[in-house]
Amino acid sequence: MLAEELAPFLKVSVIGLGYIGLPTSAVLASRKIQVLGVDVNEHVVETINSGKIHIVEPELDIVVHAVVTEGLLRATTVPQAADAFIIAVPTPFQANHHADLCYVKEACLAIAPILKKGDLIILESTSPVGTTEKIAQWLAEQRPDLVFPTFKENSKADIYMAYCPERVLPGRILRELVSNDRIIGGMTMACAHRAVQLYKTFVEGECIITDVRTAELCKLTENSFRDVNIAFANELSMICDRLNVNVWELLNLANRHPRVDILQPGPGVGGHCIAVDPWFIVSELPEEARLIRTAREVNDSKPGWVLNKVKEAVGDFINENPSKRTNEVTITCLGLAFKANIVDTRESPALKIAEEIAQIHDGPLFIVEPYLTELPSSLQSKAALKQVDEAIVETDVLLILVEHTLFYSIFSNIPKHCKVVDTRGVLFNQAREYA
Ligand code: SAJ
Repeated sequence: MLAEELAPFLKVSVIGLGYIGLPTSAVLASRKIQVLGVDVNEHVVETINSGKIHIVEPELDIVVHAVVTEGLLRATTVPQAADAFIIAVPTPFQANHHADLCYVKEACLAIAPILKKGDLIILESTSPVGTTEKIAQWLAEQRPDLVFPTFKENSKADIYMAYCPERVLPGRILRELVSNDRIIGGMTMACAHRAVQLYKTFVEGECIITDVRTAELCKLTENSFRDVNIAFANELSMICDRLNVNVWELLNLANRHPRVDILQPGPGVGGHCIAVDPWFIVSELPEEARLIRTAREVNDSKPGWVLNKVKEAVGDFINENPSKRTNEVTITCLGLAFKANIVDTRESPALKIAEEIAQIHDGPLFIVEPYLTELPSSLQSKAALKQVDEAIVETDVLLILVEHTLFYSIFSNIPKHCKVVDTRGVLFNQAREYA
């Protein structure tokens, strides 16, 4: 092994201080490594330098405050020289579902002038297969004086490059950053070993070496697997509805089989990963990725199906209460977050459904979201944010969109006249628990 491969990392720069970049910076800094966080957003930089955070993630505020106070983490808008650069910028998709790599390219162009022999560059952003190789090309064009590694050619390069996907679950990021196994996709073996050295400073899970393309596809595979499994559950929920079978009971029974493990249906798939990443396979290989595409379509169709169930529930309520008109029917949506027990509403099917109801329903609309103190602007003039106890006694149609633990205690108070659309099986699971 070469001398620089053993050299300790004295200074690491993390480009992109979002949901992955900031926790990674904080954890690295907590291991007494000097970390320079880089973000194009000045507000983000100022917030972090004042020891605060701009995202919601349990315990992150405490760690960031500690490492900023100790002088181990500093944020800036302008990259500076470092021993390693971790790129953790967003990779959204475009209208045609192809990945938009503009932020990755911007990050590369920003660090290109300050790279020096022996530096390590790691891409963590979820990306289509071949992206790390693209980065090597972009950088080689900017820095003809340096030799960049080439996929699987183990010839000596000046810069080490690897793809190391993040796999942490929002709400448990700090814990999972340390405890999860880490896939280390090296452009070459030397690159992989150098990247392992960096992750070993804070990862307690195993660091498993592979090549760069396998690592890129591994990340997409993990999230596509989950998407396909949820699509299967969502499709079953629609089949069961037609057959008058309780899907939650069905899944409980099917999952008793030792080799069956079906995920849970819901109002659709939200968040910024599972609903996005499978497209990075589909858009590149549309002929081969037929199952992955169909899963995406099934999950994307679920909010529309739920909306129809709400319309049916309003119709049923009017049939049973003929003196009422639709503008006298109160609908309550329980939850806006993209999943249980978090504040995050990004790409949330619950929010999307609530917005659609607000567009088409001319009666009162209540929203219960204990993690919010005010409604998103799209709902502000059209709905009222309520406490759960208050909403539940006044509502005619109750739509359960998120299974926040806080909701579980209230279901025995649902009035008899109320029509319930339960997209998460909360009532079934609660009944089982207390049976
Ligand atoms: N969902 C269901 N039914 C289920 C499980 C989830 O409808 O049985 C829905 C959720 O309600 C939510 C969506 O799927 O709307 C996504 O939630 P999630 O918990 O499945 O995943 P994320 O997006 O919070 O995090 C995923 C994780 N990936 C995997 O578990 C394979 C995480 O480990 C990744 O790091 C993250 O994506 C990412 O950043 O890619």
